[in-house]
Amino acid sequence: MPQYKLTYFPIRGKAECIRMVFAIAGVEFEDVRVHPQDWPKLKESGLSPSGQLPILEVNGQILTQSKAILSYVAKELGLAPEDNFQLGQADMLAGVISELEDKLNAAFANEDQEKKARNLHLNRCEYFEKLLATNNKRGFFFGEKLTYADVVVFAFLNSHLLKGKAEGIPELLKDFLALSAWYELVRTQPKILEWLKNPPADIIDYVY
Ligand SMILES: N[C@@H](CCC(=O)N[C@@H](CS)C(=O)NCC(=O)O)C(=O)O
Repeated sequence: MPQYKLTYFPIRGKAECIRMVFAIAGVEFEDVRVHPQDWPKLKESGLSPSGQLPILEVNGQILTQSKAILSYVAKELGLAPEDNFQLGQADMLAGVISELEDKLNAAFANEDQEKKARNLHLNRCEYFEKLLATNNKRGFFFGEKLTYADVVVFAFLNSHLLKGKAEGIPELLKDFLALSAWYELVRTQPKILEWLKNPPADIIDYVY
């Protein structure tokens, strides 16, 4: 098993679903959290080839881009779909979340941020609902197997709508029946529930 070292800031943000995939697979990794005041120096050191975090070091080699790291780790640890089309769909969902993260960050810079954020969430929830209805006969995005597609969408919704809380279904999802059932199924997976109930002490809680 390679040595994995994940470096990011002490927030959930773009690393949460990667950390969760390690936890679900029960695989140890070094979870390095860089305090913002230490970041300029580290950035200057050139550790991150793109000048951004997260990065994943695997036996001394470096990967950047959170969603590329996520799919790599999930494939390595058995949490990716086996079918190539479904793999494409899992990356598509990770891409949707990435785009949503960027749009929400932009919306939060504006005055009508809450309304915009709510509309963005609702719009994407409709999309997730439709995809679940098409793909899902037995619960997860791709049938009976939990994959990183479930983890990336769940981590995003849970962090944004419930600030990482372990209990319940977010209010905003209640009109989406398939999505609500899916959320509950993912939330109650033992490793996921354990993860939600034991957040690391040094994670800054108000940042998603
Ligand atoms: N597309 C990249 C974006 C990474 C990114 O925006 N990282 C931010 C933190 S969330 C960062 O490193 N900011 C500090 C900087 O740019 O100096 C990814 O998904 O990994």
